[in-house]
Amino acid sequence: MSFLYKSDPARGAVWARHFAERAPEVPFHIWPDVGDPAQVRYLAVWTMPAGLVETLPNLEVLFCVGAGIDQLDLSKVPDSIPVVRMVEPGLVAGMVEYATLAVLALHRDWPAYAAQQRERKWQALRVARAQERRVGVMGLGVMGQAVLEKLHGFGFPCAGWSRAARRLDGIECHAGEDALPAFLGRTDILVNLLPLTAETRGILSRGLFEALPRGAAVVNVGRGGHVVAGDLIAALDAGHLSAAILDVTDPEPLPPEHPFWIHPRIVVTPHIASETQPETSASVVIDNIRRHQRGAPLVGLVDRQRGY
Ligand code: NDP
Ligand code: OXD
Repeated sequence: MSFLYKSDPARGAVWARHFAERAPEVPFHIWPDVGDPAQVRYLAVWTMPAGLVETLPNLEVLFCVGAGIDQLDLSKVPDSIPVVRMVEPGLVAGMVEYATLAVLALHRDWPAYAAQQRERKWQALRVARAQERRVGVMGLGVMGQAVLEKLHGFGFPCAGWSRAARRLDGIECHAGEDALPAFLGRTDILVNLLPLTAETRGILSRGLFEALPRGAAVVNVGRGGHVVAGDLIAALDAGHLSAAILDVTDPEPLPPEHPFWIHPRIVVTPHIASETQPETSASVVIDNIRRHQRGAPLVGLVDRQRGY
């Protein structure tokens, strides 16, 4: 029985140490050293090299090193093999930091001050209270809930939107497509933390932007495929949206000629909102292997029908 890892080699080295200490009975291989393919029971990847799964006849679990799995081509992965995404505290902590940074920057007019600085313009804008700024988070999963808990602490009126109905302390929860207009209508800063699925692709589009109040701002930390780029630029240029902070784009890397790079109201970061942390994620994966071995439910199990 062995574990094959194909992702960031530095993280792989940390995982190898954890496996040697906590799971020495599971030999750990870092791609392209596969060892004996027939021995590979566990595979961890960010993206799947074409043809790899077909060479692993005894694969039992496919781990994704990230929280989202849309970048994985699962067409060659038999339905019988569980796909497990990353749910680990380091990844959550990073997302809470980034989303908080982005929401506070928008709340405190950072994009406007950056523009003023370029013009050497010394002009104070009114400092709004957090209680006046309504924050809305799309996606009430592991990430969305953690982000809302932190933002609620600043005093922002907070709401969230998910597929199934949820109850969260202090958060106005909306669920399903019918509830989307009401959620958007009360949202000044929108944070997208949805997974990319057939249902959510292109959701950040003209109709959605129009449903937000004039002057609203958008933070996209989900996936680039959620955004219809032309619609976003049009909403910004028309002044309906005031700013957008985009950590994810389609494609990635964002090509040099893409209009997002130079738009005065867009801030782009290169998919760094959060990262799977080597130490904390190694523990989570080993714990999941133990669960699998004793037939217990896996943490982060993906529902392949739903796509997340
Ligand atoms: P989860 O699976 O825990 O949560 C997903 C949430 O989205 C759930 O609340 C789910 O609803 C909701 N949802 C899914 N489909 C729909 C839909 N059609 N309509 C309404 N709500 C929907 O995922 P995580 O919170 O762990 O991660 C979310 C995403 O964040 C990832 O898929 C990834 O794309 C992105 N991410 C980005 C990172 C970055 O660095 N930029 C880092 C990590 C993650 P329900 O509760 O009803 O199931
Ligand atoms: C992601 C991740 O899903 O980095 O984007 O985990």
